[in-house]
Amino acid sequence: MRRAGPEIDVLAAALRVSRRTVVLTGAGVSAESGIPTFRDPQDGLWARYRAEDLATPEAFARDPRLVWQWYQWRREAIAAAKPNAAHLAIAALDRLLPSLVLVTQNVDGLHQQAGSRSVLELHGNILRNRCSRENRLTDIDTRGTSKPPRCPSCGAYIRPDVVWFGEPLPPQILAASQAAAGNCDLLIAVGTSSMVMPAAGLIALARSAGARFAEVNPQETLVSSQADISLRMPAGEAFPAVLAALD
Ligand code: BV8
Repeated sequence: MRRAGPEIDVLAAALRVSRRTVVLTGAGVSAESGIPTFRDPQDGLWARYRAEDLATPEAFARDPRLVWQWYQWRREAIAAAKPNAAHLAIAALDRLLPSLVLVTQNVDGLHQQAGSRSVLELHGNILRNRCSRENRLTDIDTRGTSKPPRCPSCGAYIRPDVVWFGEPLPPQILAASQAAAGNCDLLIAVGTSSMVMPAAGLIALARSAGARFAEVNPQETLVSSQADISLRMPAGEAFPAVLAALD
């Protein structure tokens, strides 16, 4: 495990005094579980596509088979993935800090697998499916399908229960996330390039409410200059070290 450095101790000290903490995670927190981030170039068959171009209602309408196969490919990767040290440490923090609110942009369900009890999934969950017309969740077995099944009641295509670009986020989850961010005293952004809205807007909301802003990311991002605390390292190293410093 990484030796605690000053920035680790600073974040641990901020967590010690925080009464209302929000953790906002993005694809980077699942990178050490082997799941490519959204901005990573895709590999193999999908190398020639950009995730943003496939994760849209237009792409699904134009070529439902292609978009469905992309999701099936991602589901296989996620099924083989395990929560990593960052997911596990964030779940442990969740138990230490009862007021902690975990908001994720990820759709892989790894926070829940790691033991986080309440996860606000801003962009849905790739392991769930819904009717593309009625929007009702369905537990229809989609394993091994290479094109989207049809809804048994209305015949429309079944689609992954995720939020595509150009689609609104689930209103109650967005409102709960915005309320938590607007009322917190510390927001920690982990593994996100902070490009996608309205998720990334939670950071400005927290800062405008006077919260301290910490960022955990091995790379600089659009919001790094606004961070009060910056851990320029992978989440799988940072969070276990912060947890150890808290003990
Ligand atoms: C909406 C689910 C309105 C699907 C996702 C211009 C044109 C068109 C649209 C827009 C526009 N400007 C703004 C918009 C809106 C658009 C948007 O923000 N576009 C961006 C690209 C500019 N937003 C929307 O469309 C949203 N909806 O606005 O609706 C509306 C309102 C009412 C009525 C109708 C419409 C919907 C956005 C949701 C899209 N769906 N996912 C799926 O997964 O298939 S978003 C997708 O991006 C993922 O969820 C991902 O999590 C998310 C954000 O990306 P990041 O998580 O930040 O991941 P990224 O790869 O970018 O970065 C990873 C980071 O991790 C990097 O910084 C890297 O350094 C770091 N990292 C790497 N390794 C590690 C690490 N960090 C820590 N540890 C490591 N080991």
